[in-house]
Amino acid sequence: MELEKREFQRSFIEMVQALHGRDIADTTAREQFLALAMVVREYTGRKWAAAVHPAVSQKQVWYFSIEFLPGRLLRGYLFNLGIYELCVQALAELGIAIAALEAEEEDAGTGNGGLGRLAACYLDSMAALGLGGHGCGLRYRYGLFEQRVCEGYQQELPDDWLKDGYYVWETRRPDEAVIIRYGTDEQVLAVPYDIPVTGYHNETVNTLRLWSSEAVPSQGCSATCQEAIAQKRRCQSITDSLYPDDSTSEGKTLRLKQQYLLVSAGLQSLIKNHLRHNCLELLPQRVAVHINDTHPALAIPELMRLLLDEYGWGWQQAWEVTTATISYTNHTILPEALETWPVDLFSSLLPRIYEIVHEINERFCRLLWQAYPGDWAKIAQMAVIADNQIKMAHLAIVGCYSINGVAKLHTDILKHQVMADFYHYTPEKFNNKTNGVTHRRWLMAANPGLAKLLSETIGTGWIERPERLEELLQFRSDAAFQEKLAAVKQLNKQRLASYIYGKYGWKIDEHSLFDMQVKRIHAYKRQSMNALHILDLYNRLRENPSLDIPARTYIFGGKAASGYYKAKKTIKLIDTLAQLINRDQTIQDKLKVVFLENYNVSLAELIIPAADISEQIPTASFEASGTANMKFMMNGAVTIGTQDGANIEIGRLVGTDNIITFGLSANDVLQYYRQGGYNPWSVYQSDHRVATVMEQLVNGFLPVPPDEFKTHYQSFLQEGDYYFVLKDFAAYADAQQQAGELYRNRCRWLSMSAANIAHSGYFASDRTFAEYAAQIWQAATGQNSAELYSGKTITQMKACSSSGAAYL
Ligand code: 26V
Repeated sequence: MELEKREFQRSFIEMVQALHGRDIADTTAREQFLALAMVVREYTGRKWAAAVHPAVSQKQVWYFSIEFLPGRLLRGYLFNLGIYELCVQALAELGIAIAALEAEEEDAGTGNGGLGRLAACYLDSMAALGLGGHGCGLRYRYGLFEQRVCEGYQQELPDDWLKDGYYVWETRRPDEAVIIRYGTDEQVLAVPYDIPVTGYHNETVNTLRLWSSEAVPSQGCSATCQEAIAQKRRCQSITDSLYPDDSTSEGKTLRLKQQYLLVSAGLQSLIKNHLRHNCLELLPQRVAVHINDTHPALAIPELMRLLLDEYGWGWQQAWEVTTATISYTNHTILPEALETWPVDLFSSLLPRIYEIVHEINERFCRLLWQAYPGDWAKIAQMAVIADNQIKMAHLAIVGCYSINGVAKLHTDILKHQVMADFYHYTPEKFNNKTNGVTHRRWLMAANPGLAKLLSETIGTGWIERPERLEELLQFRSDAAFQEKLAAVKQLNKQRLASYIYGKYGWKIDEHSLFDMQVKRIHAYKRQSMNALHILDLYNRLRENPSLDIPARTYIFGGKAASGYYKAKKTIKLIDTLAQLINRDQTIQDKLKVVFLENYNVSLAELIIPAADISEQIPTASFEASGTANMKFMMNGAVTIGTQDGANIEIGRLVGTDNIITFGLSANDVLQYYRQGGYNPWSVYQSDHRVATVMEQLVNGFLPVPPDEFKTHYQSFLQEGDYYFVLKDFAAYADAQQQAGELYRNRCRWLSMSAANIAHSGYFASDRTFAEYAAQIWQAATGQNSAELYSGKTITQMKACSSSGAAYL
């Protein structure tokens, strides 16, 4: 962008005055941030207006997701406009540190974890590749709770991210509001708030459209004022809060209301837009609707309803268009996470939608009867409605033309285990799209030191084509390069250490090995196995204080769902270990444990670039893909991981020398389940280290009442250790030992680190998204998508799609 520093400064100063009626010297950092954001909005706004992405030239993708987890956006906007450096200097001359303004931005926490963050990464890639791809989500009044940890116990505070009444990047569009109907006579207004999504160094500006619920204005008239206010509040409350993914009981109706509002509003608005330039029959040629997990699966019956009731189509034609428009990604095989809705609740809230789902089910079962005559068991198993429950995954599979998993193993498990019946019935629908993360945020913005080193070493080609990071392989053993790589890591470790010191007053050894596990706290992710190993290491150090191991700092972060008792106890366990170990002088500072509160996107950006080791240790088969694993490798961390999700693909790419893999395979785990599990007491009896740490959980050794970790003890020993923590313990301890030894061999370690960076290009979301674009979103056009994508570079893809030809 051709923009002079002076001009930028002038705009900024004028904006400060215009917005706040104050001179710069009298403004707070927040006020300065708001002014800077307004300047950025001016630049992007102009481009947004010019980027007419009306359906004329390109097929438009709408990515429907109940969660988007964008984090802070300022730096990305500046990067994309190509004015970050200019802005840093311009502000510095005015005596302002940009970091101070960046810190003033709210971290939009409108997602739980991987699924929401993935949606945000894809938006970034779609804009970067110049394709018309937009997000459709909800504008939650409160994001995921803010976490504090008091004496080891998680406390949850509301994330009041809209306390100023508005979000700095959004534009409210009341003229595009639509009506949503529930039950027989309930109506609310869905109002869209649009956020521009800019592409990196290009002219594309897409839209993230978040819907907020309000009262329909005319409805207030019939009630008394008091009643009208109460009614208004009830309407607004629909989009009040984001559900923590594993909340089970309360608020089921509200959650269903949210899901329906999202899809009904999204579809109504995209159809309206489509009809400005096209006839409805062309919908699948012009628009792809992608549903991120089953939360937006009501898009299927809702699109049917719109076509049948609003546009008067017949069933057959409506079904053909619907099933050629919508595609679906599955993100988990955890049975407790597969959504179902009780028929009673569903049919009273959404009677017409229920009728349509019922009809979909009837017709589907008839087809099944033709395919499997007499096989009642199979038909009952595959039905969309069974046992008075609506199975959302089944609805999604029946109503979508494409179903994908998020890593190869996960897709295989879907095809051959969890959804095997569906795979045999319609194998052509199933495919894999291994996840990716945007290297612009997770490498360029979060780790500018590394980005600079990479560009100095291999040129800047990797920025547009991340797969070119492979060119780094030739430097991996180069001593000069290795020293620079080590220096970058050291600075990032110092940056994190000073954050920790500033926030908690804890001094951590910047020269120790930083071993990180940051992610949602869940039994299957096995933070507890990491904790038990730390306890074991501590035991060994106490026995032999001169044990020759590199000093280690174990860093944890992550939120536990509010109703998840055991996950909260795991936080307490980690905190307890920190209390015990960090104070113990006898182990000569060889071991430290830190739990960082309120893990979110901004904190991840600080933590991940500082990691030496990335812990990716779920019970094999449980983690569909994982995406933190990709962010860590991109920043040069070495993975200790199980053979699960995308870890397997990371391992295949970097080779066995550059990853530390351990533990049961998915097949082993599934085999054990088929046999009814395993006996954890046998491990207890044969491995004295396991026996010791198990007893220490409950015998008063830890500085807590002896029953504090009784549930952990019970689940490991008395309840069959469902997640194979004890079974994998010895292999995990070996892997840790091996990691320590490798770390000591500095050249070897740096070469491993470089190899991980070099192979991370495959996990850039540009690659994933290009696969979706070529293989799924235009598959509806009947083109041979495999041919379209195979062997094509992203640039070729881009050329292909910007002409529009590939989509028509
Ligand atoms: C939901 C629930 C709900 C009930 C109780 C337990 C539970 C556990 C997990 C979930 C997550 C559902 C969907 C999800 O977020 N999946 C994540 O998607 C990421 C992006 O594809 C992927 O990297 C993660 O492996 C996957 O867990």
